[in-house]
Amino acid sequence: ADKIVRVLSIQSHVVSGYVGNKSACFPLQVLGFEVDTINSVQFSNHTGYKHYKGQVLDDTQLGDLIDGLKSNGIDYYSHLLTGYIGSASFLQKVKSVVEHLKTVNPNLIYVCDPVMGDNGKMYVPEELLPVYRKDIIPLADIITPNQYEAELLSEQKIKNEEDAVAVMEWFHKQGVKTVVLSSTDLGSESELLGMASSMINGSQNRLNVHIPRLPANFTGTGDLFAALLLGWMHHTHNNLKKAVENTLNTMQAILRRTLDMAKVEAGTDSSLTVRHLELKLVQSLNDIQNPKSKVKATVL
Ligand code: PLP
Ligand code: PXL
Repeated sequence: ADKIVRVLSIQSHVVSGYVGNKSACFPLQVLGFEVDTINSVQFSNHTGYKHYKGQVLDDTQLGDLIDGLKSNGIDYYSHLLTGYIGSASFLQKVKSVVEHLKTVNPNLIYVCDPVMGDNGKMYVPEELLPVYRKDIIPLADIITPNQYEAELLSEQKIKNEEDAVAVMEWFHKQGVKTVVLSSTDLGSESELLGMASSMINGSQNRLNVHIPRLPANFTGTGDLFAALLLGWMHHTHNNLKKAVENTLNTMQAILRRTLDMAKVEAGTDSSLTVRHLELKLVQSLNDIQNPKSKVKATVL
């Protein structure tokens, strides 16, 4: 029988809609993982709506939850996944959580999505950047920055594929075994370019992948990407090409369904709102279980 795979996922919770843990948990469960969730925030909805209200967990409260698990000896995890984190003190505490979980399971795989911003804009406090760079990145096994986040962390611009390779090498030098740039603008008007590099047991793999752009602004896509990649890296025994392809094929199917259903919900003459564009995850069970093989990565 397969070994138990149990993920601790530290991300946002939203009452309504799908970002953070709401975006990551269901796909991981469908892929056969036990998923334990710590909600870094609990908001009514994601912050792209006109209004949101809710609570933010602080570093002490995070420590309490870990202490509770520790006291019962139920703090063994095969994987840790972290996403959107809103304060530097919370992120500092995440560092000690990673270190603790690695003492309980020296083979723990830490998947870090260093969520900081997109398209040239930071949407978390600037103090998070040095904490990610100095304290968190060196502990990560798999990292999934977008282009902007990769540039911030490495302090290098990505203007072409060679730059992207140099940035991925920078992450390897920090000790990160697998780097996936979930999206870059090196593609074309109709395509994003994804890039990935892994350095595992001395063997290097690099690839790029053309990702069809869809004409809508989705939220929670990065969170979904990191969860699916974690799942498929596990199920393919770290086959980077297969894992990236499966991840992107599921993403494309979910985003297309989301867009198609949003258009029906909105009707022909009204524009699509953030509400219409909430990920249609539950409706996509089969696309999570059985990714198609349309999107193909190219080995470099
Ligand atoms: N949009 C599409 C179509 C994608 O395929 C992906 C990731 O692969 C993203 C968005 C996620 O990009 P980001 O990490 O910038 O949110
Ligand atoms: O998907 C990123 C994300 C995570 N958590 C919360 C958000 C967002 C994006 O808007 O609002 C609470």
